[in-house]
Amino acid sequence: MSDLILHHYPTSPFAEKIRLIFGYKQLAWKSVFIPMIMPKPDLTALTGGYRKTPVLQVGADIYCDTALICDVLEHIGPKSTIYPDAVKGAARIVAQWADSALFTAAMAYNFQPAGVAQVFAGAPAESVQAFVADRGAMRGGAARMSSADAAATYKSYLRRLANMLHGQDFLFGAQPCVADFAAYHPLWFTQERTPALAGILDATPEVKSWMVRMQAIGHGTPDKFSAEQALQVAQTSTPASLQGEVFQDEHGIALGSAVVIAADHFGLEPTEGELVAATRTRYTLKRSDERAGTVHVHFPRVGFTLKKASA
Ligand SMILES: N[C@@H](CCC(=O)N[C@@H](CS)C(=O)NCC(=O)O)C(=O)O
Repeated sequence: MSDLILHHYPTSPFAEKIRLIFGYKQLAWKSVFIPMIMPKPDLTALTGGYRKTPVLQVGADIYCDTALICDVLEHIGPKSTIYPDAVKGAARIVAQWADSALFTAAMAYNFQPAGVAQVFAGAPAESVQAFVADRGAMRGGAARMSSADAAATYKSYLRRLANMLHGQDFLFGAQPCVADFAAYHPLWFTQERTPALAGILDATPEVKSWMVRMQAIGHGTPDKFSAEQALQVAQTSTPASLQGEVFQDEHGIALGSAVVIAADHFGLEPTEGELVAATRTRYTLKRSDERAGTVHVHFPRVGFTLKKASA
């Protein structure tokens, strides 16, 4: 199998979710750092427009969104499962809640003025303004939750996590599963990036002890890699065969059609290409790029919209 290449940056919470799964599954991977804000020309040469962090590349296959990346890593490293049979429906549902509701409340809390001061300590004012403008545009101009609302919501959510951890080491039992990795990453940001605000965790000691266990999982074996090397890998690889993929049509859009896929909220940058697969769980677009060659870009169905490209 080709190397696992993660396009990410160190302070990205969603990237921390995936880095820890590399650790849990004891995987070796290549680490490509991408910019925190647009433009991201080396990344979008691979994805065709999608700009969120992280993105997983395996040869000429590009996987967008951590929910899909989790599925891909489970397939590659099935031994330490992140979807234990007895709890896999509930674990996925809690993971989705954590990646949306918990993440939104925690990040609104983390980005109150005391947190911003820590995150951007020493950075020039223009970088701060550029970051604020970039994320504001991703939210379509909508305001973040107020820090008071965020604090109240975050505290409630932390208590719910503490309830789940009562009498067990991880959210669904003795081993971590996808829900643990998803719930951990926004809290990790509070603890690591905005320690001035991390006192919010003190009211839930079960959560704090669980965070120590999560952190101990580590990041597997990363190896530095450049964006140029990653583009070269894509250019010289052939996308994995799609033979045997069962087509499930929900949109009246045939395989072979020119389509556009975009996230259904926050960061709507579209990717356009030829629809070459649409399974129960994911879409695959084929596209060609001068620098990346022919690639297959994969998206989960949940959280994304599929439309015919306008002629
Ligand atoms: N649903 C996405 C969310 C990813 C996400 O929102 N990542 C943040 C960083 S942690 C992001 O993309 N921020 C803007 C950016 O990095 O350009 C996933 O699960 O991968």
